[in-house]
Amino acid sequence: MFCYQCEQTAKGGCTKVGVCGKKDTTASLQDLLLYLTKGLAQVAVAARKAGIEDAEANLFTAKAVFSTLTNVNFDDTRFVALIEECVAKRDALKARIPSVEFSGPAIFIPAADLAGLVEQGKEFGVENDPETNPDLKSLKQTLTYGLKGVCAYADHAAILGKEDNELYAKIQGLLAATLSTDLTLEQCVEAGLECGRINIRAMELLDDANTSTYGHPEPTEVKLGATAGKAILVSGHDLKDLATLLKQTEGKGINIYTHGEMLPCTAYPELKKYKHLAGHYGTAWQNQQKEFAEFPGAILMTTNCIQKPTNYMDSIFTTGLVGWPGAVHVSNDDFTPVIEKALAMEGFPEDTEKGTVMTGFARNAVMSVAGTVIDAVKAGNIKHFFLVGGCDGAKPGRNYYTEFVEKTPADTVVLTLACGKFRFFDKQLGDIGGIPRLLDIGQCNDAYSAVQIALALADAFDCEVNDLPLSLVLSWYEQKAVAILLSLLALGIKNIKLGPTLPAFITPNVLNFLVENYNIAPISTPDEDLKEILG
Ligand code: FSO
Ligand code: SF4
Repeated sequence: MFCYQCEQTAKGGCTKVGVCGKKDTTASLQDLLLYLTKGLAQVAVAARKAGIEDAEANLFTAKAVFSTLTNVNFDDTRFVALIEECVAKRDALKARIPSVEFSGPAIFIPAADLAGLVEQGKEFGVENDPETNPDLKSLKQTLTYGLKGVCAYADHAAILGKEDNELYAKIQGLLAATLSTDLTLEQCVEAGLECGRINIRAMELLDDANTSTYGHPEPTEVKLGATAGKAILVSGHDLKDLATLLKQTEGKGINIYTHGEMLPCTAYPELKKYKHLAGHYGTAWQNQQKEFAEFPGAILMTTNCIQKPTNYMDSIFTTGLVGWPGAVHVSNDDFTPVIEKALAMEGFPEDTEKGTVMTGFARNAVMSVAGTVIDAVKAGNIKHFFLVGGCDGAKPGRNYYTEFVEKTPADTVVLTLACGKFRFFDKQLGDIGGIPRLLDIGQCNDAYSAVQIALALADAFDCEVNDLPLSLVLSWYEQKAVAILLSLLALGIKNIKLGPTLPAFITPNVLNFLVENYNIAPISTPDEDLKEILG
């Protein structure tokens, strides 16, 4: 195996087993599924030209690609089923355009059993990429990883009934483009920016899906301790799973807690209305093995980022695209096994006090106080905004973000989103004239909200986003972050600081291009970076 798609990768790439726990067989099956999905994309592109739009193939494309994102699915048998479904969908669609001739993954015949598929998959890993130019390979991998992020957002939106055929067309067009062996560097760069642009559309769709279903997030105080009683912990990113579980547990005497990226869900009116949504437990994904092991109830993992379950294998459940061999998978929105498990478990023996945090400062909430914020900037009470956001992770060097936020001057505001916030989410930074200095916009899935806030500020001050007193200090871990970074570049946003380390799939030449055109810089130390930013 060879995989270097996430920040956690072993030096240069994971080769024997993933640092994330991915086995070589799983890596191979993922590579094969991705290859075949690119074949399905080729067929979908050709079918579209013939006036055929295949809704099932579209949605499947998003699901299949999302399932190869870091920490989503580690279960080989599920990948075998996805490969079979991919080929069935591809061939059914091909049959509708019999005059079109295909090659490569559009005609590839997968082996009949798991061992054969694993063997075949080895051919399609990054290590066997037919692209010989390292910079082209780097850009194509960046594009592929960006598309994984776009597909994640598209799938989340589709779960709530929001789909866009034009978005699917662009996703499939770009997936097919990654197979091309005659793209120039300029074309690859443009494809990456196009990926960033369509990601904005995917995030907009998801924002619409979330807010039209559950209302606009409102500033909400969330309890961090525990309430005595039976408990279920929900992690991942999926709002509908949480909503369904809340409904199915109503009146059953079970308290529901959010974990990791589910924290901002507590701010949606249609979710916070449930009295048994008791609060938030734990921190970011990479601490789950310790935090889940101590949780006295059932655990539901709704999307990425799952890690190998330890002594809680019999109390963790996966749903949707997530999978871990040995963990019970629940489907069809029926969480009965999770509920039964929670009722059979001890639960929290007593209430514990751990204070509270605020969340829910998504675009609607922030824009409703835009006048106050703009006045505070004009009066010189707010001198600078920082967007300190992105993924958290296990590698050392991430305490940079804690220290950075702690050291931001008292006349500055910190906007944050995604799981990187758990490095500082409970810091008491105070307020500026009633505006909290630490504003949690939401999940990584809410990056659209952050972009809208930045654009609204630029509009209010009649300037470009790059001319605002706003600095982006980002942390990345997996491929949704790659998609968001491409979106920021597509918007022309410059001077981003990125850490804790730069992607292994970026070559020195590609990095130079980013530095020259966007002035991207790796993080250094909080003191140095603050000094440079605040000049
Ligand atoms: Fe974090 Fe994981 Fe949300 Fe990422 S939970 S690391 S960008 O998947 O998804 O922020
Ligand atoms: Fe390694 Fe990350 Fe790939 Fe897992 S997803 S195998 S940790 S590079």
